[in-house]
Amino acid sequence: MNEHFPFGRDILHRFEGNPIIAIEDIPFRCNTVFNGAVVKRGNEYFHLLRVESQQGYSVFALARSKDGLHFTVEDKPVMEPARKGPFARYEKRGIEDPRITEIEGVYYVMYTAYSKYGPRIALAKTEDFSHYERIAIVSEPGNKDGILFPAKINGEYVRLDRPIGKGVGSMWVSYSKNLVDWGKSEILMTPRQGMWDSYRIGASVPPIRTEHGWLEIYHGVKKTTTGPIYRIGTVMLDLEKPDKIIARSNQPILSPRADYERIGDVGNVAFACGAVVEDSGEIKVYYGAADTCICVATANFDDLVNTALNRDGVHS
Ligand code: BMA
Repeated sequence: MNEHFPFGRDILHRFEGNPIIAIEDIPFRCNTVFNGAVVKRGNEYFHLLRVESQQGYSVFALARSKDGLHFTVEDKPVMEPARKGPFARYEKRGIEDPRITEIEGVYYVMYTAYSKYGPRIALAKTEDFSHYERIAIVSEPGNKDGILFPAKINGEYVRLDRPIGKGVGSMWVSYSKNLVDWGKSEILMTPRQGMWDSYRIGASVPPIRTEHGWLEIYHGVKKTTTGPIYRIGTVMLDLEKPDKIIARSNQPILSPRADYERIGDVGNVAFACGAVVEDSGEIKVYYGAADTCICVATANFDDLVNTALNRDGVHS
């Protein structure tokens, strides 16, 4: 084994202390922890975790860190499925997969509200990561992986999402003037036959502005004879026309290979929900592994941009 590449030459490098958050780090009884959103404010990292209860539905808990690698989880969940009001009947089976986007000083959380009617995208906001105010349910059933862009584009809020059209999961773009009413939906990209993202795709991390466009880290799923494999990939979108693709990477940036990605409640899953670009030029990508724990992997941010642009010399 090559000691420098113990898991092969994936573009993201796994932190040797992975997993960074696992069930033993959660101070209350639960089944698993995975798919958490991450924000760095000042010198502190806030990690909104999806924690699945023993009963099977998910809640959100908060973890904090000073270095983005070692997190302390708070004693109680910070957001649980609504028990009364207009959200209650759509969150009966839990709240899942938060993604946090800061727009003009407000932190918005897009998440999946889950009920017997199917998944819907919901929106809440927070100022302190401890208290959450629900804004609206913003999609009909059959939609998940909703993520807000971190800025208005041409005067409108913009989101990515993943409606399950004819059973195929593609990524779409929609627009809103007030964050509540959404429309003008356009197809952005579809699975690619024969490739690592051939079955389903969905947005994973809030888009990151670069000089080349919006870098979007997404997940791609391939079906195999023993089940699906969830990998992490990249695409570059036009800054002014976010439904236009500038480049889409041929290759994933991380594929499940480590035991903690292969073995768990749902094996062969690497599913990112957050990333932080450091002043040093490094990007930390946080991902749920096997729907059972949370990991982090890093890369030089410029390298990742080159990968998205298919300029890193690796041919498919
Ligand atoms: C997706 C989402 C994720 C999950 C993944 C793998 O559809 O529901 O929450 O991590 O499946 O099970």
